[in-house]
Amino acid sequence: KIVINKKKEVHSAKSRTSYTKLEESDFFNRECYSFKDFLLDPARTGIIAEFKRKSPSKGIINDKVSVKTVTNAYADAGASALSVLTDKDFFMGKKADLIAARLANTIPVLRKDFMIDEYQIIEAKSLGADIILLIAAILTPAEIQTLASLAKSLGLNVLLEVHNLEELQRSINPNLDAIGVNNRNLADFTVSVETSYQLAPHIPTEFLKISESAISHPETIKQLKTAGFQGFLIGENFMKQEDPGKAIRDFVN
Ligand code: IGP
Repeated sequence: KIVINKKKEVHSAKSRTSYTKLEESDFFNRECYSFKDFLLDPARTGIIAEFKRKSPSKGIINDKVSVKTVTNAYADAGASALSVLTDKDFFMGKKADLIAARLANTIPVLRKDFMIDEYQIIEAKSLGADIILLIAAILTPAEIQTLASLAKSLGLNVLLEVHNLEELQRSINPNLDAIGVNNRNLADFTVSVETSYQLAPHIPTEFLKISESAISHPETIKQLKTAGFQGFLIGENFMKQEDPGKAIRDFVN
């Protein structure tokens, strides 16, 4: 079970000067790509392809490949967006990975991390992210509202992750762009794509529908599309291969 122990105080105590530093980044004033435009582009696949070296459920998945090589291959294969882990403790990610993915690609990049306060949102923009993730299981509805509206004010796209109907219903608000149903239960790591089929009819049509985790067959994407999903977040299935670029090409062809 993932215990989020990043103390809010760590970030909240950051001084005004550290915020100013973030705003001085070259990326801070760039215009973000539209998540929606790329997901719905018929020339693309709807796949949000993830760069993930390690996970709490699987341990090391792949620590031999470079962010640039893998994300370029994902984008060339028709990924609609990239997902890059910046969490160090559970996923061996780093902020430099996000910057590297940004510099090497011209499609939206999702900062995949446990976002709990304003500092991380501003930081996401300064690292070149286009999309941020808010996880309903670890945030109150008021926190989601505040963080989402800050993200929107910076031009970022917001993806809310839910795992059950109760999380969905309590967390939904107009500042969100996309709702991601995580097929993995973060409490015990069990996975079931059924979770997506069950929640799909409860997601209001104004939000993009994304299915996250445990997708390993092209056939599953076909079925998820029939159920109304427009985005498919895939990590391990590609990263566990020696050549994740070849893995996504084989998957989409
Ligand atoms: C990708 P998978 O099973 O294809 O590797 O899953 C992605 O959905 C997963 O990494 C994920 C995640 C998260 C990671 C979904 N929600 C929240 C960290 C935090």
